Amino acid sequence: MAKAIAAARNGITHTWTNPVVGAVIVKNNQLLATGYHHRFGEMHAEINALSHLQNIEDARDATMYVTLEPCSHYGKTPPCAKRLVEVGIKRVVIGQQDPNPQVSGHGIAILKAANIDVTVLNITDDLNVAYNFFYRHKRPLVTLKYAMSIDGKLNDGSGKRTLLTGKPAYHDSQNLRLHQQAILIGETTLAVDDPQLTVRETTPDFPPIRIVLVNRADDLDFSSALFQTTTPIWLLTRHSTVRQDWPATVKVFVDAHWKPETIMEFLYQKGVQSLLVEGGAHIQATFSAADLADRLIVYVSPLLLGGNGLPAVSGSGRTQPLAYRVTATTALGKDTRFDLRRQ
Ligand code: AOF
Ligand code: ZN
Repeated sequence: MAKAIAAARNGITHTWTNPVVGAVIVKNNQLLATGYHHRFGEMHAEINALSHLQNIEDARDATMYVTLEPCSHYGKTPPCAKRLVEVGIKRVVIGQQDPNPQVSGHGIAILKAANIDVTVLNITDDLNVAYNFFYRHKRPLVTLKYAMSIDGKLNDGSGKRTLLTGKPAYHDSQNLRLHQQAILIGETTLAVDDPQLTVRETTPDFPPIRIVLVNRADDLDFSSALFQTTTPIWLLTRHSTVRQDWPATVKVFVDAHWKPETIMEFLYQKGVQSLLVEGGAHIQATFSAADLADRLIVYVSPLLLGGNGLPAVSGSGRTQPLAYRVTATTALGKDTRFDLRRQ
């Protein structure tokens, strides 16, 4: 299974919205073939592993270790579970049951009905954290990311962007985007920071969708950096738009009551499994007030802003404190990154 997990990892960032999956085929204590799901829409891991056998006859009476329950449905490819039956696999060891309701339990049922010996280990959930979360909770996994001063401020209160973190933290925060299916900011952040919200150091197969929550989309300035790049932009706006000249990258979604809960429902319907919320203070406060900040990534700069600085999470009430668990602390030059998970 460790080899199947290692193979699965090769697919990371290439398979969205599918999971990463790895598989190995073993017979007489010998590793005969390894495979993984390379890219969205391509062969599943099990079929990829079978394709690496010298002879398909070698599959007869062999054991397959696969990180996810073999599929049972006709999607972009035919069902893997049926193929494993056809080629005579004798035993299947599964890392985790598939949470996708189209498959969940049905793949295992197909194998068992063909008298294949099936074992489910429940040890590979961490390979597809957002994928699992999405199907289990019917909403995307939300990560709140922000940089703050050592006294918890986003800026010095001057209304301008305050440079808080150094280069290593900047590069690190860029790379976070690579693993997210969507990024969300509010219109104040758009105006103050003028961000591109793109992944710049590599070219991802699936650049995250850039979502901006705005009051009136018609008031937006197309000369901002966001509109100069080609990845999709979804504008969630509270007022209908009369504008006709939207760039081709832009889609406008109108709802008078956009709030974290309705955004979650919307993204669930759209199949978005992970969302990175990049601020600002008010958006962060509304997501945490709704207890929708599943994970936090906080870059702390050793700068004390004091005085009129804007608290990192502020502008929306919350009565109960929310407990998080620190999962990692990382030194990034002069700054420190804290990773936290809601308990
Ligand atoms: C994968 N790769 O190796 C396995 C998957 O749209 P399709 O036909 O590619 O099917 C995607 C679903 O198939 C996915 O959500 C999961 O339930 C199942 N298994 N998917 O992309 C794989 N084994
Ligand atoms: Zn499959």
